Amino acid sequence: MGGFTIREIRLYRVLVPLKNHFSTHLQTVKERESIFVEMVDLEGEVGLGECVAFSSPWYTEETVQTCWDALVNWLIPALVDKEFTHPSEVSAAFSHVKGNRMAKACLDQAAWDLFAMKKDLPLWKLLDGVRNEIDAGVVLTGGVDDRMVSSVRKARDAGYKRVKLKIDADTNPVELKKLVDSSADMLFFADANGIFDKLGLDALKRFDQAGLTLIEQPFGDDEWAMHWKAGQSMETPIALDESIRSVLDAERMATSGVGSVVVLKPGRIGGTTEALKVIEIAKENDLAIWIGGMIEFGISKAHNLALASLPQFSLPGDFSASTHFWHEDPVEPSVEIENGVIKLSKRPGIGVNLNKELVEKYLIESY
Ligand code: OSB
Ligand code: MG
Repeated sequence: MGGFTIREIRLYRVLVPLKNHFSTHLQTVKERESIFVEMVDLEGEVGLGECVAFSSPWYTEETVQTCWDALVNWLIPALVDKEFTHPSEVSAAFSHVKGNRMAKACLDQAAWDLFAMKKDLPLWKLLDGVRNEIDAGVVLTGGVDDRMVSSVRKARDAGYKRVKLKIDADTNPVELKKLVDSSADMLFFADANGIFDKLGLDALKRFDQAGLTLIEQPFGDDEWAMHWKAGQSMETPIALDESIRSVLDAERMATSGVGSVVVLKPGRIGGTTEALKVIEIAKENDLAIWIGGMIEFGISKAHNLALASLPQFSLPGDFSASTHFWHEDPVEPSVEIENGVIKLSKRPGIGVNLNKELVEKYLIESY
C-alpha cells in the first residue's frame, strides 16, 4: 500500500551565479552548478531531489560531473521500472555501486518527496517532525573587521539567531572574541574547514576563549587523531563536518569519542535515509547535531528543513533565506525568515516546485 513504481528520472544541470562570492581559504565560489532531479512514478506523481556536489573537488571528492556519470550510467538504470513500498528501500537498490554518496543522495531524497506526495503529507510530518518552525542561521565569510561587524548587525536585524564565521590564517582570535562579546544575544559558530592542519593545535587553542558555541572541522577530513587531541585540551565543543561522509563515520565519532557535535549534511552522506540513521546514532550517544548547508537551492533546503523538524536537533543549522545566496533561485516558493524562523510548508512532500522558466534560463544540460 502506498508504494510507487519509478517510470522515469529526469535531470536538469544548471549553473546559477551567486549574489556575492563565497570565499573560504579552500575556494571562492562565484557560481553554483547543480543537478535537479525529477523522479516520476507510474501515476505521474513527481518527487524532487538536488545534487549538492560542486563543479570541482575542493570540498568533497565527488563533483557535479562524477555525480552526473554515476546517475546516468548506474544509479538511474537501477531504479527505473522498479517498485518500492518505501523510500528507505531505494538505497538498497544501489548496493552494487560503491561510494558516490552525493549522487545517491539526490535520488533518495527525490523518493522521499515522491512518497510523501503520494501520502498527501508534508515530508516533515511523514518523518514525525515535532516543530513546524525552524531556527534560521546564516554563514558570513570575510575577515573579522568593521564590515563583518556590520554584517553581523544586519544578520541580527534580519532575525538570525546564529551566525557562522569562517576561520582562515588571518583570523585574529582576540578580534573574534570582541565581536562575540559585543553580540551577547547571538550564537557564534566558527568553521575552520581544516585550516589548522597548516596552523597547528596551539593556534587552534587560542580560539578556545573566544566565546564560540563550537568550532567546526579545525583539521582535515581524516584527522581523527588531531581532533581527539583538540577535544582533550579545549573547552569549546569540536564539531565534525567534512569528516562525516557516511553513517559509518558518525558511528566512528560515537565510539571513538572524537568531537562532540555532528554537522549533518544529508546531501553528502547519501540522503534522508542515511541522515535518519545518523540522527539515531547522535541520539543514542549524546552527540549534539545540526544540519549544515552546501550553498543550496530550494530543493535541498526543503529536504533539510523537513529533517530539522525532528526533536534531536538542538542547534540552529545553516538555514538562510533564499535571497542570501541568490538573485534568482529556480525553486519556488523561496525560503523566507520571519521573526528568526522559517515556517515549514503545509503542502505535501517538500512543498516546493521547479520554476521551469528559470530552470530553462540557467540550464546547461538535461537528461
Ligand atoms: O564547510 O560548511 C561548510 C558551504 C559550501 C561548502 C562547505 C561549507 C559551506 C558552508 C555553509 O559553510 C553555507 C550554507 O549556508 O549553505
Ligand atoms: Mg563546514
